[in-house]
Amino acid sequence: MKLALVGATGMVGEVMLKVLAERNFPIDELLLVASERSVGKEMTFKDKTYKVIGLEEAVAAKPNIALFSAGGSTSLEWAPKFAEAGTTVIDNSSAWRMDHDKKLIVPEINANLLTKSDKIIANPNCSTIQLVMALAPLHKKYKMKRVVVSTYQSVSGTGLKAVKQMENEMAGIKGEMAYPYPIHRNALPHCDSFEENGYTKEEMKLAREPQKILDDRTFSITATAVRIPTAGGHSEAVNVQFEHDFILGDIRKMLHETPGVTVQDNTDTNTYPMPLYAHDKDEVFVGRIRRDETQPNTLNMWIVSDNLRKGAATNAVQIAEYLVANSLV
Ligand code: A2P
Ligand code: 11C
Repeated sequence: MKLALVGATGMVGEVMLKVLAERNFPIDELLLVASERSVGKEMTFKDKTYKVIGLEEAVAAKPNIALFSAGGSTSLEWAPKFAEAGTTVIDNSSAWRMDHDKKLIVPEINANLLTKSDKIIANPNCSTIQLVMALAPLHKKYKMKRVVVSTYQSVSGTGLKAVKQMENEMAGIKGEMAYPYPIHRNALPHCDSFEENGYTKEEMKLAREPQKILDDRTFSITATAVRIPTAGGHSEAVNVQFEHDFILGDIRKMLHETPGVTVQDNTDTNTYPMPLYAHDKDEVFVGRIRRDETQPNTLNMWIVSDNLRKGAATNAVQIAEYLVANSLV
């Protein structure tokens, strides 16, 4: 197995390396790839030192799999070149997610769609992944009609510049701004850029990506995405209306039995998911599960996950594991 990691020097790249090591992903040859700025830089993986290489050299090496997390424009330009060379690309950017010919995969839900001819596979947006992980089993049984989701997203979702902005503000240092306003002691109803319809790109990803992953356009999702001053971990308040009625205990049991989902829900002991405690974990945590008493067949819940792990790196590595386990690369 020859594996390339494109964007190895980035925030998600770093977590991908950690996840690959933790899960003991089988690698015979590892190529760490970044922009020309980083070529020659030394990085370590499992106590071995590697020199960062550029994209041309990486394509020429014909890796079996390339994990991409280097931004949308790098993916648009370079993923097809890797695919052409026979490499299977697993892309963490938004570049290919809504492309009709590309599959958008959350392994627990739809990895069974993958075939040998899928050369560019899209990894969904972080806030989408944690949402569909909890919705998928419930949708199967009760059929969703409408979802209203409000997100509370950490600064790590924006990238290093935003993490730095928050740290500077906390230390009272003036520095570069990733956001149009301070983030420390604030909440910005603004994740990514605004579209013509008044929603942000992040909100539209939440509306569209789950329909593709669940292969069903009969339900609708409306979202408000908010950036809050947490370092890592995204949280979501979710209201779901189903076609069919449910028993709350069954919902808890189904979520409890869903691989990758952990229920933390006991108001007697103040047990509920929180981003601080989801840090560095691969699970999607669900709690505050309760009936919406104002609507028939409607549920409220709270979903938290580490956006850099299951929301990005872990999901991508799980796709790679599936490809290997099923001899698709
Ligand atoms: P580099 O460190 O050389 O700039 P983040 O999302 O944390 O900013 O990380 C982005 C990742 O994508 C980094 O590894 C970065 O490399 C890489 N990257 C950005 N632009 C390019 C490019 N044009 N070609 C290859 N890698 C890129
Ligand atoms: C955020 N969800 O928290 C974004 C980060 O489409 O992969 C990831 C953007 C993406 O702002």
